[in-house]
Amino acid sequence: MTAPDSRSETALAPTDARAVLVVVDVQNDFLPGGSLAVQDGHAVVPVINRLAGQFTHVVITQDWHTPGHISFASSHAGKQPFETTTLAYGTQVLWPDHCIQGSEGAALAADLAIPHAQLIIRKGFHPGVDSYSAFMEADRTTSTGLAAYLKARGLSRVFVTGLATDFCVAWTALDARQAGFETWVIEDACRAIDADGSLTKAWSDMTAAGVGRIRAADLG
Ligand code: VGL
Ligand code: ZN
Repeated sequence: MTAPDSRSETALAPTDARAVLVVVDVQNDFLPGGSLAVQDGHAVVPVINRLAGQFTHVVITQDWHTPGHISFASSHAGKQPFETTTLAYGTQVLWPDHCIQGSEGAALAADLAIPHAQLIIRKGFHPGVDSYSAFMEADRTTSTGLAAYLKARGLSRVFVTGLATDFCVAWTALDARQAGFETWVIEDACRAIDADGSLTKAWSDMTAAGVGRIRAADLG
């Protein structure tokens, strides 16, 4: 007997009752022209739209910051975007102002077409705590409630897509593993910020944690 192949069609069927597609932060501010644009970010939209059509269960995340949020460089005198600072919960990368609650920049991409998405989970809404992950905020103790939601619904196989690979996608995938979910990242449905080697580190952390790395074509 050989070990079950995690890439077999059965393992990766999007129609599996346990499978959920998580679409991370496909919002205007992360797209070309946005305040924290991810290079080629818009390329994920058609890939995600096509994938979403294969899944029964889809959850969308939305970065949703207060004005003057602690993760903004503009909230720290003398700091520029992409510098870091030390907060009570650890090192924080400082970002341009982005995804402010109710703003056009925080809106989901207009051409994201997932009418059957079942939940939109917002994160980063506590003024003093960032949240890259859709599961746990950056203080590593405040839960967003997503793990309990998925468990309550019997959704145990998590497929992660969206923006950005090396921040919100990676943290979401790592926390999904930590919470006991089978987890895959669909790499051609993601794009990265890639600041200071962050993309290489994200993939090595994800691989070490048992996150599967697949492409959209691997889903049967
Ligand atoms: C993100 C930086 C700041 C992301 C969100 O969606 O990856 N990155 N806020
Ligand atoms: Zn953010």
